[in-house]
Amino acid sequence: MNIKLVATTPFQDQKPGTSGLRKQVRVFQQPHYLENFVQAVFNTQTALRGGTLVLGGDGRYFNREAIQIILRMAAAHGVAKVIVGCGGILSTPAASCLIRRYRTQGGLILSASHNPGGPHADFGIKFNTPNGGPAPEKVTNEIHAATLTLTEYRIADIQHVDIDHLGTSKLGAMEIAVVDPVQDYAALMQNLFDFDRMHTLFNSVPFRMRFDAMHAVTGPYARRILEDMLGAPPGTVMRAEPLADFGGHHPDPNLVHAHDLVEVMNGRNGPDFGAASDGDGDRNMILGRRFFVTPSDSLAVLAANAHHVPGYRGGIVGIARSMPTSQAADRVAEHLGIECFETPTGWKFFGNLLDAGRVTLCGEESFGTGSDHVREKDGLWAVLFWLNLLAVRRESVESIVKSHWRQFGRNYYTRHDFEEVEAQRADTLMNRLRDRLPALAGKRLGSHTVSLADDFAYEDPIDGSTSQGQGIRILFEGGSRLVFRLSGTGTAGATLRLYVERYEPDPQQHELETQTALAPLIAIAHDVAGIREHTGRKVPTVIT
Ligand code: VG1
Ligand code: CO
Repeated sequence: MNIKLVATTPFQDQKPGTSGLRKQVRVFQQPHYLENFVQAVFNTQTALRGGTLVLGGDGRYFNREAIQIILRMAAAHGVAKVIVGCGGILSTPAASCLIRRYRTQGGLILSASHNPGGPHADFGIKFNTPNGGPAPEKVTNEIHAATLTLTEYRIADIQHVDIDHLGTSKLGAMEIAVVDPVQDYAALMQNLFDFDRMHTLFNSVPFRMRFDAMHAVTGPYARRILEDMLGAPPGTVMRAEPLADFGGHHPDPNLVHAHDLVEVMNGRNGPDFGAASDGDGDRNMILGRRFFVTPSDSLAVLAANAHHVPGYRGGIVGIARSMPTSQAADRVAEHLGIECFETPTGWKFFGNLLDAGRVTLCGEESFGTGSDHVREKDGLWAVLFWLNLLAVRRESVESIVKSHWRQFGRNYYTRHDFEEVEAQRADTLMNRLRDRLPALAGKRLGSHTVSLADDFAYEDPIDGSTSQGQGIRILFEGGSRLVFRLSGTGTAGATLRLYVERYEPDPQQHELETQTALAPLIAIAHDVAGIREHTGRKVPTVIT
């Protein structure tokens, strides 16, 4: 096998964001762009030499080309073995499962997650460490630093590698194992959940479910697990074929982009349970008949009901949520007498807590829920957790959530996104707001009194590392909150995210429409941050 050394020069924009390096496809298609980033991974992750790498992606446009390049570079760097999903397919949680199960030295996951795909849309790449989780900031900073000093990369001079047939082959000294992307993941799910009971549920009339795979990676997973193993009728999984452009839609499981599913659930005689997942399979949306479960509530409900599910029967040790996620889970943790952690946005911040055995369940308001079974958030896992609960409690989704509110109180919650704002204007908004923070404490805004206003900083309780500037929060007496932060996953302009929360203990007040219930706080947010003045926008692009 001939190894080429190719001369290159650094790109200045290869700093990973909230979850890996995400850019428009045409950026990745520039000569040497992907190769440079991968070279930086091999330069810094030296255990990969002689080690094993997991490789796969969500099937979006450029996935196959990227896999060929990475295989050739892995061979040139003395990687002993690459485990690659057949057809180049691996959901993000399935990749995490493989890294852990086969104790590999890490993995490369190719995805831009919920961002659209296709020649004019987005691509992404991220390195996961041997614990199966997204690389922590220390590692992504090292990789980024390495991209800035590259002069050459190494690549094997060979043609095409077949990744479409199961089995092992050799590329020089390197072994390539093409594996069934679903098998190990499905086996892990079988260990955690009561498949017999869920099977019985599907065979009981009148239970019906609809899962929207959004033409993204979870189609094959959901078909195998829900339809083949659990006996849900064929057609339960909609939009099941992974497509390179996700059928032209955003593979983002929210009320806007999964509107076909929402319509089915809201229609006459709709199914009992609805769910959707995102591009790379790590997000989930949970719906009942004419009922939306906020991701923050979902985390709280799962935590409160974990003892119903075999994998968590012994109890959960702690819960972690990202800072903007509602405080609903905190009340459950308090009730259970377990620890609750508040981390910055991004799953990488949960890794240390999970590894140290301090938490069992984690969640983010952005449709992310997961546990210590892998080190990524896991869409289908959350769906199976809910299904297991429904099979045990034999109540509707709505009744489970509403009885949760009666017990713990309701955290009204919404997120408003202002997408593709001019980056400089968004920065100005954040800077001005940050300047005002010291003067806000104790002040009355509308009918609310500010109890704390700061720019969230986090000190990791396990390794002591610190992360600054993780979102501006304004806390009010009584538990209401406003949070402002800029997205770290977008590829065009800036996205301002406004998160609004209000705690309502009174069951008589639990039936309000969310936007109405939060209107006074939303008005305060616009006022205090000058959203219209700085962004030129009066209304958000997406409301969830
Ligand atoms: C968003 C979400 C964050 C999530 C991240 C990756 O990040 O807010 O909670 O962890 O996406 O999710 P940001 O920086 O744009 O707010 V995924 O499913 O896109 O990997
Ligand atoms: Co995702």
